[in-house]
Amino acid sequence: MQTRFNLKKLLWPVVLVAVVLFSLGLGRDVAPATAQAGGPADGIICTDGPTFNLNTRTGYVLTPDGNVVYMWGYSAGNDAFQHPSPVLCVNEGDTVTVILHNSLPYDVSISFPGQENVFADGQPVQPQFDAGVLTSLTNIAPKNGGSITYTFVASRPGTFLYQSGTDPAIQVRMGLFGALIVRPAAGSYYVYNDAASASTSEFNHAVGAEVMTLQSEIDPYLNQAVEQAVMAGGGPISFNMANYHPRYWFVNGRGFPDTIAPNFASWLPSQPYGALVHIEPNSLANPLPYLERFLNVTSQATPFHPHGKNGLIIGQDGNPLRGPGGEDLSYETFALVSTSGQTYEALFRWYNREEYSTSNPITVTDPGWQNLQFGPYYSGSPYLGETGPMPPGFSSMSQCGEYYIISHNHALYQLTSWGVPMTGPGTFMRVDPPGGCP
Ligand SMILES: [Cu+2]
Repeated sequence: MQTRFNLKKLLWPVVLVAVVLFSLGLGRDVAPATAQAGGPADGIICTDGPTFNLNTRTGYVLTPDGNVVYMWGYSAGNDAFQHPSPVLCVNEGDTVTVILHNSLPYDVSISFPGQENVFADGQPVQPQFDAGVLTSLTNIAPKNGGSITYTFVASRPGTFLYQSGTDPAIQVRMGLFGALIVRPAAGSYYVYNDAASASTSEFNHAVGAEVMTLQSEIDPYLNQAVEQAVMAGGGPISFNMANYHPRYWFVNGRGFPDTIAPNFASWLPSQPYGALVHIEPNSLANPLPYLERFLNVTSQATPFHPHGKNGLIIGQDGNPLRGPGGEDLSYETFALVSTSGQTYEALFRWYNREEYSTSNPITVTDPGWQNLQFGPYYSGSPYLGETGPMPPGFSSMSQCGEYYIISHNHALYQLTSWGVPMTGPGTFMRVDPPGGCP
């Protein structure tokens, strides 16, 4: 294994050059994945429906340890490869049409877990069999240029996955997945048709108050085997799934610290979605919670936990947490354990309860600089919205005394990138002072 890893290290600069050439537009005739660039720096970037033309693409993603991994994806229209596949946003009641064009040398498909009465080319979707052997959970777009059109009515609001229904153990892990958001008839700042699900997203969208936490994983040996099979024109993939062993875990297709970079960060040309939560304290002027949509396409349970605050879980798998009589079944949790295929919505509030400041100081004795460690996001002041001097030799990335609070997958062996600790599925919640940074 060590030998292969070193070989990879020798090869990756070559692959990186290829990626750079591709990002310059050489060798491809499709638009860069940044076609949607210009949207907000934080928060969910929607590709709006209800009609989507999705094309299979192949490409590479960058990992925090400097590796480059081959992947597949669905891209909208002429967009280049992106990972994860686009966030499809529709409204409750829409007739959603997804036209899938498949240029891969393997049959692929899209399944829509949580959606009912899905049609493929006008007929109800059916699992596919070859001589009695299940080959796909749903109708396929045939390899090497085939197409298929899926339609369904988005009958209920919520957060859903869409993903390949064909050989999903390989194809979903290769990147054929994305989020589908169905916004309720009651209004786009609700999660469900329920006033208790109101979030600040509609009023405060510019600061990323509606965010996605889509967790995924990669075993690069699987991806390497698939790349070799594709380069050979298709055919058997020489990978023993009994040896499947993820080395990378991602949030929104990136590993920390790339997760806190803005949407469409230029150095991540095929990984457009950031995962920074960017909010302001709850107050009379900012009364609604912010919304986090959790999705899990890993193969295991992941306990994702934001430090310093509980989330109020209001929905799961597209179901509002209400009893048959309308009872409120929402619950607070600190670490949200989700397993493969699940989605949740959580509402969060962050209170500046004591409003400590230079004029209302915390009544503790300052331990002194020589006994402190300074992180790059410390502003020089412990108080929200204030800055102060940093010791000689330390610089600060703080803009105006905002706070940065970590959120991460607490399965700590997964908070790694092929063994590099404190990378992977982690991000920050950034709390600006009321009114934002000037
Ligand atoms: Cu923690």
